[in-house]
Amino acid sequence: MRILIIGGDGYLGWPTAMHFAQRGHEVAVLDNMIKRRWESELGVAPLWPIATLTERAQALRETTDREVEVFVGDVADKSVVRGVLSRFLPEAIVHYGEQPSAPFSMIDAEHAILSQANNVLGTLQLAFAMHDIVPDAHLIKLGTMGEYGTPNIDIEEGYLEIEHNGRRDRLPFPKSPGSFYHLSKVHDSHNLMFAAKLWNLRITDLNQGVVYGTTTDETAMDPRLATSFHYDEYFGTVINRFVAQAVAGMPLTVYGAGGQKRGYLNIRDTLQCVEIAAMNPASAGEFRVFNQFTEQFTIDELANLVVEAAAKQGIRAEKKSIPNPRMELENHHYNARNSGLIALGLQPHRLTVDVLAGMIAWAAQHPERISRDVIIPTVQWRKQPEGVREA
Ligand code: USQ
Repeated sequence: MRILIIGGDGYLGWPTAMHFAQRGHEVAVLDNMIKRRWESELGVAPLWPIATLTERAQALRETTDREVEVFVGDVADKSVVRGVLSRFLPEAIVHYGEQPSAPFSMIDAEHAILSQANNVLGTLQLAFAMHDIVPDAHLIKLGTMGEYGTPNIDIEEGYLEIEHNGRRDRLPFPKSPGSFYHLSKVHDSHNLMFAAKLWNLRITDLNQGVVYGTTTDETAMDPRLATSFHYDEYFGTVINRFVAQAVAGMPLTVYGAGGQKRGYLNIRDTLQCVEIAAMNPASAGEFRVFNQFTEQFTIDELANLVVEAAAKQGIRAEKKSIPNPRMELENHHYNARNSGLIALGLQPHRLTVDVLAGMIAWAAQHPERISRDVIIPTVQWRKQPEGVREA
């Protein structure tokens, strides 16, 4: 299959590109490297230094003889996206090319607007280009479990059967996201659901939970093939942050009461899920939704597991509740369905103390690279309006 990975320089995009290349697919990546610029503007960096995308493609060729074609450009740029689709003619497109961080989107007006413009308009540009150039290709779009928020009912996969005033329908599951980033994914879902219907496109929306992990089979082949591991307040997801905090000898930053429950998955399972979606395409005109996570945990449960794993590595870690910078429920019902991908063959990698101990050992190779200055959250969801603060 010819597979285009948009956002192919990222934490998930690069391992996905290698995963498909290793399985004999023809793979191209498109990325504008904007995340590297945001990182340098915010003063954060991955724990392990990451080679450029071109260097990584070269390293993959040397290590495996597999090719990944690199296109540099912005998916939101009409001529770029149309040029890449016309030249590569993908049969499947995996779209990770979005601003991925909730805290980044909550910094201020500029970052909220940038997140939504980048994410929503890039995806819309892609949908129009697919309609004109590759209308039969399958779009696999990364969404987020955060689109649903934490309703006081079980979360279904994308749709809800409801009865109202004696009539029944299957409607999109209500959305109640908790950041301007998560809202951008809701807006994408609505645009794509409409585009699938309007133009008969094949679209799968993968509502992904919180990803953790350092390594995949392909990143482990050569240090130059590593993917970016973040632990900072913007781009570090919670388990990766706790691992780095344990190694740095800092308390694990539990936000508020720690009862926040979410769906989680290992980075290896992200690759498995995307592959399953690609091998089982949506039908023409279908907007298919899968909830992409394997296990559910509260923050407090995660902190306890990391403390236990650190002890196995001879590190005394402790958890500490700090004031929650976000606006979210800290004790709530959470029970989300995730049977779609399992039914298609997903074999989950479970989060165990041994898996966490392995991550801690990996991060502990470079403890000196962990910057203690980027760990404590500074972005506050609810802050004084500008001007009021001045007065
Ligand atoms: N949290 C802590 N301590 C920390 C960091 C986070 O208690 O040091 C808590 C947060 O308050 C939140 C939970 O951990 O309740 C998850 O936070 P996160 O930063 O790991 O994840 P989130 O902001 O939700 O976003 C991440 C990815 C995003 C993806 C999303 C999936 O950055 O791209 O869409 O996970 S989901 O959470 O299911 O929406």
